[in-house]
Amino acid sequence: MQSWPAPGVPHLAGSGTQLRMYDTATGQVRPVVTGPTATMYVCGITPYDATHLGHAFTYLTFDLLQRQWRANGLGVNYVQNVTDIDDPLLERAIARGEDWHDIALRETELFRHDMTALRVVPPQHYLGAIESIPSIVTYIEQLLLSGAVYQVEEDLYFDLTASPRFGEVSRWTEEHMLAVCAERGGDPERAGKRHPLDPLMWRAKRSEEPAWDTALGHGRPGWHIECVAIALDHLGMSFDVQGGGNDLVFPHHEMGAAHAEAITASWPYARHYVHVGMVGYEGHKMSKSRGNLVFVSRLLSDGVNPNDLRLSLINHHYRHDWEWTSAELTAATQRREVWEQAAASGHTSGAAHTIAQVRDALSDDLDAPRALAMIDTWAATALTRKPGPPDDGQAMITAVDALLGVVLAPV
Ligand code: 5CA
Ligand code: ZN
Repeated sequence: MQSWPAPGVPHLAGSGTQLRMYDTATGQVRPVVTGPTATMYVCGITPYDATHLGHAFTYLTFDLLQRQWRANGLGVNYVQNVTDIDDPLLERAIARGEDWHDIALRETELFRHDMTALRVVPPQHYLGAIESIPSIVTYIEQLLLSGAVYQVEEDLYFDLTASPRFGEVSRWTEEHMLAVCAERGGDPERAGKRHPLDPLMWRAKRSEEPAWDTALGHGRPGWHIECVAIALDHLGMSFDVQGGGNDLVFPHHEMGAAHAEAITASWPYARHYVHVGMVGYEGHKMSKSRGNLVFVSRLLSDGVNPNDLRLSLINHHYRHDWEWTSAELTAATQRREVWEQAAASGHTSGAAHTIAQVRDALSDDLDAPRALAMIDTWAATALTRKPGPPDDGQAMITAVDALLGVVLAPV
């Protein structure tokens, strides 16, 4: 599947600090140790509605991470999926009287536009579930042969006892898992399963539902195996970072690791699990199912500067849940204008020192709010100092573009 055009990312001189990130599986901020090419899988959208600010916050977080790797001189192999067939898409299609595939194509295209406008560096591999079905089926056949997959009526389920390390990603108790399983796509009540938590691998065709003709019969894949097949095909086992919002810790990333363990007989699936806090609005998590959404495309068509939208989102630390208000945008616009005046002032104000501090802050579990505050301090100083070498401002413009994806316009 086509991703979206890459923004220019300026080269940054000098090397940064070793990146350290919080890892859900160990509960610690630890170094992200990669080879010369860092590898990352981030769970993509289910395209039944437009990109909202929660999605944007998640993808901007991994954009900052990728920019940090690049600034540190690493190559990046970044993979993202599109869940272009799943229950929510079919439910929306019925509710709206539209074709599910038309919705998926349209909303994926809108997502590409939104990511382009926000200057998000695209993944190298952008894969839909549908185009990945042949690969998914091959993995499921392998698990059938090894006895890790069993049949319930016409459907196929994964036997979690095939993953001895199940539970090590979320570190949740079984009681906690059972409590949220049903509301996040699981079916703990279904009769015939060996364990209530065993996840669906393959759903046989029901009347009216789309299905693909495969060696497993007519049907469609379960959600977790979709991401595992795509990740294993393009990154292999034990890639550097598995990313997504914190609503995916369980069951999605826990089940994904379990599938991958059973397929490869190895561990870990990902070496770091990075989870982003939920953006709320009007008292609840912003979610398509609740409908309390602020869309990126809507804000942009209302004339919001995409740089200000970026700045207003990354002003929150990625690990915190927080609530969107329109005041965020006003503050971001003011901040950007002050930075632009400072960059154009031609005053000597220690840009090199500030840029080093910004890189340190971002390397420290992506502390973007601290990075922004440091640039505020630089800008305040720049606006009160005597004129100096003009390239001080240019150095900051380059760093803000490379590290934060924010373009400061000349004033
Ligand atoms: N297609 C699956 C992942 S394989 C999915 O969760 N799709 S989604 O459209 O519901 O979400 C896309 C991404 O945005 C996921 O990483 C999800 O964790 C994240 N996300 C969803 N809602 C929010 C929110 N309110 N705040 C922050 N991130 C969110
Ligand atoms: Zn996923």
